[in-house]
Formats: sequence, structure tokens, C-alpha cells
Amino acid sequence: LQIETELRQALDSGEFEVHYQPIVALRSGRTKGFEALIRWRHPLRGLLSPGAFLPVAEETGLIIPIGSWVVDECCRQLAAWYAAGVATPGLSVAVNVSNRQFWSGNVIDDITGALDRHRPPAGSLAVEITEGVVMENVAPARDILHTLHDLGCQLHIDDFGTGYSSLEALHRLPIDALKIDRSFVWQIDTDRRSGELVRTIVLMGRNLSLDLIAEGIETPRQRDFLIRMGCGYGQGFLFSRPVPADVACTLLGEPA
Ligand code: G
Ligand code: G
Ligand code: MN
Ligand code: NA
Repeated sequence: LQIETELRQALDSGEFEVHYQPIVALRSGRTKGFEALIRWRHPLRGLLSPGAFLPVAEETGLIIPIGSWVVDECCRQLAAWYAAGVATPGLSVAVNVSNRQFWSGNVIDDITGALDRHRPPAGSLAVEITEGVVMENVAPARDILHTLHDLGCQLHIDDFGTGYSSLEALHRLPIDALKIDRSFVWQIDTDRRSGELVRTIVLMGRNLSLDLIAEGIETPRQRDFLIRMGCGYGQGFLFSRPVPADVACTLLGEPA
């Protein structure tokens, strides 16, 4: 209960920050967008990662107002980058939306509101939802995804490969990209089965005209494997850790 109160106060007093991790075109090394990752600048404990507070936020429902703030902040930042002329053409920011947020009934209003307030270019906001959230309840998920798509959001499926996707569902949903889970990428060059799995996901994604974004790339060797398999995009410590907005914008333009 203590941390719940603290989380509320943190939101009210502006202690949350969004950090940005580049999503890079693997061949050119250019940043095509960022994943937005929340941090808590705790007055006593320093910079806290989501693992330290999001589970409580999720349990208590505070993830709803916090998530709403994240969407607003990302739209504000996107609009600011474009207005300042530092955004490369097509630059996007992807926001994570949890299971509870997705089904709360607020997500469409939150996103509509943030887009209206800040007016970033159409298509510059992306929404990341996990494979499990969509596949557990495909029909109602499809309605929400279509609404988000009609609002001009890109849709990315997070943690892809860890759940069970129906190909038929994937084909019929307005999805733009699959994010290949880090658990497959980290042994892509050392474990045959991981490699084959990634190869299969890439082929399937390409057949469905989806972009592929590999997560957790830490070495040039992993990147080169992914390029050879036809994966277009990636993210990971090889390119950059998640960084504050002012650092993120210095990563634009130049190859990582
Ligand atoms: O940044 P880090 O690797 O610690 O993030 C851990 C997890 O927290 C990620 O898997 C991510 O999905 C989740 N996360 C980070 N930021 C947000 C956010 O703004 N909203 C939601 N719902 N989840 C987030
Ligand atoms: O669940 P989600 O995919 O949203 O998680 C993103 C999280 O993964 C972030 O917290 C980020 O810090 C972490 N992450 C990003 N790149 C790497 C990486 O190359 N290696 C590892 N181990 N973690 C990473
Ligand atoms: Mn994510
Ligand atoms: Na992931």
C-alpha cells in the first residue's frame, strides 16, 4: 500500500520519465524509431526500472493513469522532435501497452486525446502489445486494433515467438511489425534451434508483409546473422541502451 501511495505521488509530482531505445535499420545502421521505456526518477532511490514498480502499478490499476501519461509524453516528444526539425523522415516512437491497459476501455480515448493535443505526424506513434494479449481474445482485440490503426497508429506485436499465434489471426489483424523476442536472439549464432526459429519467424513475417524487429541484439555477429536471415530492423545494447530524450535525438541521422 505504501508503494501504491508513492506511485500516485510520483505521477502527480512528475517523477516519471520516458527513455528511448533506438530501433535501427540493420543494414544501414540508421535509427528508424524508438521504443519508449518508462523510468521512475525516485527522489531517494535514484532511477528505477519498470521491473521495480510496474508490477504494483499493474496490480493496483495505476498502470492506467501512468500509461495515459506515457502516451501523452511520447506524443508531445514526437511532435517536439518534428517541430524542431531533428526527426528523420518517418521517425516513430513505440509505446508499450500492457494487458490490463489494453482491455481497460481507456486506451483508445487516451491515444485519441494525446494525438489531438500534440498532433504528431500520422503513423509516427506505434503501439506495442504482446502476442498473448491479442491471441487470447482475437475477435475483441481485432476491433481495438482496427480502431487504433484507423487513428494512424502503427501496431507492433511484442515478445513474438513466446506465445501461440494463429497465422489466420495474424493475417487478418492490421499489424505492421513483429518484434522477435530477445530469448531467441541471444543465442541466434550459437544455438541451432534458436537460429532456425528466428529464420522461420522472419520468413513468415515477410510473407505476411510485416516488418521484423529483433530485440536484444548485443553483438555484431548476432546482427549479421539477422541481416542474412532477412530481418530488417533491430534493437539492443549493440546500438544503444534506452537513453533520455535529449540523448536520443543526438542518435538520429548518423549510423549507429
Ligand atoms: O526498460 P526495461 O527493460 O527494464 O523494461 C522492462 C519491461 O517493462 C519491458 O518489457 C516493457 O514492456 C515494460 N515497460 C517499459 N515501459 C513501459 C510502459 O510505459 N508501459 C508499459 N505497460 N510497460 C512498459
Ligand atoms: O519487454 P520489452 O521487449 O518491452 O523489453 C524491453 C526491455 O529490454 C527494456 O527494458 C530494455 O532495457 C531491455 N533490453 C533492450 N535491449 C537489450 C539487450 O540488448 N540486452 C538485454 N539483455 N536487454 C535489453
Ligand atoms: Mn516492448
Ligand atoms: Na520483448
